[in-house]
Amino acid sequence: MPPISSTSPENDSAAGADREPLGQVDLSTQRPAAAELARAAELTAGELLAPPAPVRLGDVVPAPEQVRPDPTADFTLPADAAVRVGPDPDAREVAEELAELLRPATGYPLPVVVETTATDGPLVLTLAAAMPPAGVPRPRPAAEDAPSVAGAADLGGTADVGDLGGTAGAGDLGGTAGAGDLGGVAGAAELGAEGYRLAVTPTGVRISADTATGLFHGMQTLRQLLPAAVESLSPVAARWVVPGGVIVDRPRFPYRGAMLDVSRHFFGVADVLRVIDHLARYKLNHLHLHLTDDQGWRIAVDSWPALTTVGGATEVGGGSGGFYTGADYRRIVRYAARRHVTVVPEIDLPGHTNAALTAYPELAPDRVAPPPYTGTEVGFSYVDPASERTYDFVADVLAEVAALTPGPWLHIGGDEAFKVKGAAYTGFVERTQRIVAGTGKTVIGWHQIAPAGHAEGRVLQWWGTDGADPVVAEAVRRGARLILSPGNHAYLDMKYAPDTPIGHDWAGLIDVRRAYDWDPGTHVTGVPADAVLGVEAPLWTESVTTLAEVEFMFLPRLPAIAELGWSPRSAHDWARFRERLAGHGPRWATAGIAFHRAPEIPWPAERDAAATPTTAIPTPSTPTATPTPTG
Ligand code: TNX
Repeated sequence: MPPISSTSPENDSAAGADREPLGQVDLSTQRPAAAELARAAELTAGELLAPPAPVRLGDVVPAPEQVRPDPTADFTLPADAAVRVGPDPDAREVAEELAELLRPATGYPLPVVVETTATDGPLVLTLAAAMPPAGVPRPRPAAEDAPSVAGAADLGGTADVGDLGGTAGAGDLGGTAGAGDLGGVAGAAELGAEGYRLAVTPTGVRISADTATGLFHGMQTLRQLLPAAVESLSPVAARWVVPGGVIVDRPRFPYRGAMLDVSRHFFGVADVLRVIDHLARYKLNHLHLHLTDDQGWRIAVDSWPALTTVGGATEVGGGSGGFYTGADYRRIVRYAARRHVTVVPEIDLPGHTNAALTAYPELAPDRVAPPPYTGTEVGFSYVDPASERTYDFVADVLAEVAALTPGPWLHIGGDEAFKVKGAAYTGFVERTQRIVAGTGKTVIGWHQIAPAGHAEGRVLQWWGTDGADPVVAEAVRRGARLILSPGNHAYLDMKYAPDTPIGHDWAGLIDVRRAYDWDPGTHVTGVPADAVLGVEAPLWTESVTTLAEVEFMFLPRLPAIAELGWSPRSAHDWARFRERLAGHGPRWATAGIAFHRAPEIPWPAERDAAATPTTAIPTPSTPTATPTPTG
């Protein structure tokens, strides 16, 4: 018979409930209420009669570091469940988020109950209160402090399952879950800034972590373990069953991201918020916004107002463009932060600046305003690197964007400035790097900035297609770290196949397998895994014009890149990945998210699947939900 545990707050402190292993309440000292006995009988009957959970514990994307299924421990969410959480405000936010996620489809009220001591119950989120032993630094949340997390180089590429042995004793997070201990090793592992432990027993699901970010990732795992109908925006009669067992999980790399080019085509705030939701599902923790390019300047800068009023007025193909006000941008940043995603703003310099030059011809080498540009060529425009006015502009813009951005990064572009050569280019980059440092941020640039001198902490975003890149390897030897976005694997503006209706093919075709089959830890010759900060999937939007098209290009390839960034290399397995990924098709379909029914993936048969040609961009089947502007 499944164990009985109390869910009433009054009993929380009894018998040190925060230490009580789930499922081992001593009945001899308690008089369970009739309702509890009834619940126990119901659980037992359910266990005997119910079919197994439709999702397996190991079906999660990205693949968790450790999974131990227990088929006897499936859990079914009861209608009267509460989400229990401690008083930490960030943890409470995760609990609210979980409740918000589950309410529409289940139709259950799911109140959030804040408790000062941890208890048992159907849904419990626990922030580890225990400090690590002396000498073990407590990790800080990655989203707020990525450079220092990244500075702990051992997070980059070496955090595989086998490497946990040395951390035994560093803060036991496993004590309160009853679904079997993972052999001491995992139970004692450092969950770190983003890790979590999820234990499913017949009486409940407990997610524990060192940080709210870890709880958030654990919640996304729980979401995937529930039946696909959980994605429905209206109530569904379903058995909300979660497969039993324990997952202990944490990322391989601290930086996992996607880029949205909002310059070539502008995407409004609601679209960006929805993209953030897609990132959060797959534990991607950075959204890089390519805010400026030849075709449009998309972020308001008070000291240079014409950048947006003039420079934001068009886009590829001649549409009316658009831009984010400071308030819009802050809303994006807040929404992202609540989903543990850090926004990385990019101001592309010194090239890709035609839009800025239309607004301020004083920045142009010939001081003449060029016409607005609505084509798709690159490499023709640049701000004058020999003019002091240019550096006033750079300093003003970067200071304002830095002030709007809570995250640690400023991306300065640096790509394809074909007309600014040699010392003029490296001099410009070095001065701009110093300006970034002056704002207190850490600089990121496309890998073309490699020849410029090193700046403390600087990060190169590598988009090459040939891993033999001695100039970049040399910059890494001088101290740079890399974000990997190989053009022929991670560029999600590339077509899937020759008949993909939108996208480029200059870096080749990228089907799901190609997006998945590479190793960030060994990809660039001479760059060790510990110099790799992480991975990012850029989406350039010359040919991408709507949210449905964004989703079509992202899904299902974005989860492939997410898995490379999160999962231990030992979990890499295309055959298993395509099966795990297949289960996400019904989730996206239920949520009204457009995606490409890639023929490589064994999507479950669906009523309408045969009617959907694999090359067409489906229109979302339900009205797209505008995410609640919270936070
Ligand atoms: C190259 S990759 C670019 C972008 C284009 C993209 C199209 C890089 C840093 N620059 O300007 O949009 O190719 O795939």
